[in-house]
Amino acid sequence: MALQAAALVPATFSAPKEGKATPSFKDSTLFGVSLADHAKVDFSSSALRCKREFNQRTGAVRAQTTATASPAITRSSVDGKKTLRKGSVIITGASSGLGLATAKALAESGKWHVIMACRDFLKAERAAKSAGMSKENYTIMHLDLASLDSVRQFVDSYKRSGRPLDVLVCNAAVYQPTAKEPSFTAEGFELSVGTNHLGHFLLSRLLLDDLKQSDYPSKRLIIVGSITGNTNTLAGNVPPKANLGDLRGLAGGLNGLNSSTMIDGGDFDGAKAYKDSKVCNMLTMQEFHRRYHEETGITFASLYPGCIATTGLFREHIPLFRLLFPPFQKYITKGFVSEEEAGKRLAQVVSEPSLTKSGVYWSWNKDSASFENQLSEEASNQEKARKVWEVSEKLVGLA
Ligand code: LMG
Ligand code: NDP
Ligand code: PMR
Repeated sequence: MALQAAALVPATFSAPKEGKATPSFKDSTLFGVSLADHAKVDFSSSALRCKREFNQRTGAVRAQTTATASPAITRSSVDGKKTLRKGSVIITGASSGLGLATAKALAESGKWHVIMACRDFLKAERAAKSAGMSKENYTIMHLDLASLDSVRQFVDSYKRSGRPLDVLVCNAAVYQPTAKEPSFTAEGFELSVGTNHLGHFLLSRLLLDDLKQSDYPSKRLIIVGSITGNTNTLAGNVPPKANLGDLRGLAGGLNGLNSSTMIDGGDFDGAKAYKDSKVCNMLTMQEFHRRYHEETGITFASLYPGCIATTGLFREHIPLFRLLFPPFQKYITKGFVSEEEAGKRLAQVVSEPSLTKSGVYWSWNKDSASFENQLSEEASNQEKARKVWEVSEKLVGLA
């Protein structure tokens, strides 16, 4: 892939250190999207340092070629018609389930270039191929949300690529319903909250400026939430229930040494930790909305895409659960939704002109029509949202 990228880059292009737009190239549409779209960059393994450096160089070169891309809307000199460039959307955890289905839906629309931000490069490449996505519609970049270093590295690489950022989708998650003992991220945070919330929190904060700078007509930050974090629903009342308490565990760093591994300070429970992480996701979206919507025009949204009972999310559940859960959701709760349908729903939140309202938690009814759903008391508590934000920014080193 790196070779492919290098081969496509004309030798006369020199690589600037910071690959941001060079003004003299800005209005040219000669090379623009097509070159960039063919160039794939793999930043996957820290062990493969040489390879990475090489790729980073090609990334930088690519940056300059990408910088030739025209503004979001251009007027054709031939017929005067306005055209919109392809949008650039980053989707975390696009190697399976909802993320992959969304990547596929957006790629197939022809309107989007999807950056699949994944922890397993080869898995993502295979997934994209077997989903039938064509190469010019996606780029895979390495991102391990369970490491804040990796998040920072991803952001640096993305910024260097010079590609605009129009939409960021925080989709990746882990769920450990059967774990007896906690596991931890690179920085020592309990894994579910560390990955699902803190990794995404840092990622979104660091990429906010890029979203701000986008000239795309509608720029969005989307964080995937869930019904099971909302205790105003039946599903949210299946034990163990989400509850962030007074955040004493989060404030202590969730490390199990001088603090609890659970946000509320209780004993470790993997299912609860996941649900708590989803509450944090939904609170974060609202806090972003309150702090930045007016100033930036960015749409901040969250969603419950339906119960996608067949995804990898349940990989750690017992086999009997994995067997019975899909028919239970299909025939009893009727909350079941296929990966394909859920992907279309999230793709709507990325792309539909009608879904630009900010601060909304989207859901879909039985006819698959979207509506603004109500969050639980805790998941819409402004004071808690502010506290989660403030504690989280300390933990990830932003404050
Ligand atoms: C825990 O178990 C696991 O221990 C944990 O590992 C993790 O997975 C966690 O939430 C995830 O769940 C929960 C466990 C116990 O639930 C079960 O899985 C047991 C299943 C028991 C089967 C019950 C019969 C159901 C019908 C049979 C269908 C066969 C197919 C089954 C497929 C299995 C898939 C689930 O949970 C309980 O304690 C059971 C009690 C359920 C609580 C329901 C709560 C109702 C509360 C109502 C309050 C409503 C207020 C809100 C109003 C909203 C209005 C919309
Ligand atoms: P999957 O397990 O299929 O997808 C999760 C993705 O997250 C995978 O691609 C996985 O990568 C990735 N991921 C996990 N850990 C990391 C990490 N450390 N760094 C980078 N990527 C990581 O599950 P779903 O598609 O079901 O889940 C997607 C989202 O949907 C989640 O946010 C989940 O909470 C939400 N959701 C799911 C529901 C459902 O019913 N399934 C219902 C409501 C919400 P890899 O492929 O390498 O494992
Ligand atoms: Mg739940 C009434 C509808 C409903 C819906 C929409 C879901 C969604 N669930 C519902 C009901 C029930 N579930 C009932 C009545 C039970 C008790 C039998 C039940 C149980 C259950 C379990 C054990 N459900 C689960 C689990 C899980 O392990 C999943 C979970 O909580 O992951 C955190 C789960 C889910 N149920 C859902 C959804 C969407 C999940 C998946 C995970 C998620 O929220 O992301």
